[in-house]
Amino acid sequence: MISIKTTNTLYAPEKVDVGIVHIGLGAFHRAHQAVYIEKSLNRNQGGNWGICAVNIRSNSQLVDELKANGCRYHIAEYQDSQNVELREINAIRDALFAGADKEPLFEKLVSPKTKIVTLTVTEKGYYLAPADKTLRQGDPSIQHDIQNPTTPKTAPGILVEALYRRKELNLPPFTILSCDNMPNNGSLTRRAVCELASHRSAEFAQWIEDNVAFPSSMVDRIVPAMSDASRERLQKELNCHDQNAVMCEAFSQWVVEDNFPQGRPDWEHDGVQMVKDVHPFETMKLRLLNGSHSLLAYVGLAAKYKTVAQAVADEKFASLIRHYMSVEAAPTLDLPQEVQVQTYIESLVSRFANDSLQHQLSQIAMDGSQKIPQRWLSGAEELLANKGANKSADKADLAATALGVAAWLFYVRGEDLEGNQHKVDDPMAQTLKELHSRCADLSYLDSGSLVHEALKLNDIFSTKLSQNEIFSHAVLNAYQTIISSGVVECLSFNNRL
Ligand code: CS2
Repeated sequence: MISIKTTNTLYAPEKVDVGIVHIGLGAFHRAHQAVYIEKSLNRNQGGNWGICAVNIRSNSQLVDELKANGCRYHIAEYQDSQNVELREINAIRDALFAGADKEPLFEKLVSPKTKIVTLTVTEKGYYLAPADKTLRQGDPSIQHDIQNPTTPKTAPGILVEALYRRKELNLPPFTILSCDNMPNNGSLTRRAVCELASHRSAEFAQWIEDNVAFPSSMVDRIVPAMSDASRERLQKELNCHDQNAVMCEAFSQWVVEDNFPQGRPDWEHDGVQMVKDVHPFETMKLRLLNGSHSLLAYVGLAAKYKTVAQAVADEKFASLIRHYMSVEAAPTLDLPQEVQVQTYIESLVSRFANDSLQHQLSQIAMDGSQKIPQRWLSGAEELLANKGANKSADKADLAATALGVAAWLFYVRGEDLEGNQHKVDDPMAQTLKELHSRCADLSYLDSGSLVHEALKLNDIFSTKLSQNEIFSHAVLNAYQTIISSGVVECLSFNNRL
């Protein structure tokens, strides 16, 4: 028998005012930040920190459906397949689709009541080059926003215009809180916004530098994209007939840099860790959790697994990620004091094993070019630098990272060994496809050229890393093995720990 605990809203939603505008209304926002706000509203029996959640590119349907239900929805938190908490959420007080017409969004952003703007626009939504994190000025959408600053398309462009209007109106700026999986996500958001603002004037960009707070945050909760199958399951298992319900794991973590000049919810009482420096938490989570996720995705898909839980149930894969985390990633981390790394690693392995989530590897495999630099490559570079400096140390062991890069390169060719094709969803998909086509007639013995060319993509790989022989040989070996014998041949991590 499945055990279901239900938690209902304890405040009067219609009396809650909007203090937060959120850009990027997807499953993650509904199951993470909105839940923390819901807890705070429950505890305070209401207040002024309701959310107006906005989509700026796609998914107007979700906005319409949410609005049709008064923005009320549920989340189902699965501890495991037998223990679930079903939570009613009313923290989102308004929803908007700001596609072609952004004026209703600007109205919200310029309201004196708006104190915080939160973002989940994914890595690519910041328009920063993945490797060196500078604004991609040449991107057509950024070009559009430079030329049409009052009718922007991108999230950075919208923030710039909203801040401009607030400045003109003599209103204090809102605080901008990025909730995306990037290291120093606050500073990176500041960089994207200020670089774009400098096209209006250097003075305005400086005003933003001086007056706008961009706290960083580390967000963590596994929230698979919803599908018809998962909605059906919620109906059958929990009798939850809510089209907008979201399913997620029970675990949740939010570590936020405490820098909110215009005020913030008192969410430290609801489990949010308010800290001075988020960096150690961010790098730990990005390199261990997200790094393992991406490894499972590319290596697992090559081995024909479909979900995270299926892949880690295979001992070879559990050993692969344990090796990656303990030997290749952990030594690069400056860990938060309270964290025992082995305990953290084991907790990740058991979270991945939660088979009630049906977390699709193909979902994690999306946008690899934007993800792998911070998940794998910055750590690999640090590991190589440290081992290089200490002459007595063994050669850096980067076998799992190199296998990940090789499996990613294999994945982005869009075709498995049997010739079955899959879609590669990535802003660099075209470049990666062209790379593979150029090298298509090479036999596996010549795949050196392919790997060599791939590592020269300096949007992704730093020169330091691509020129490192230990690294490039390891990637080449793994790639050749995948092509000649299949990915399973590369999985001998059992005795490497
Ligand atoms: C995943 C993340 O899709 C992905 O790339 O690695 O969404 C992951 O599930 C979350 O960051 C967990 O907090």
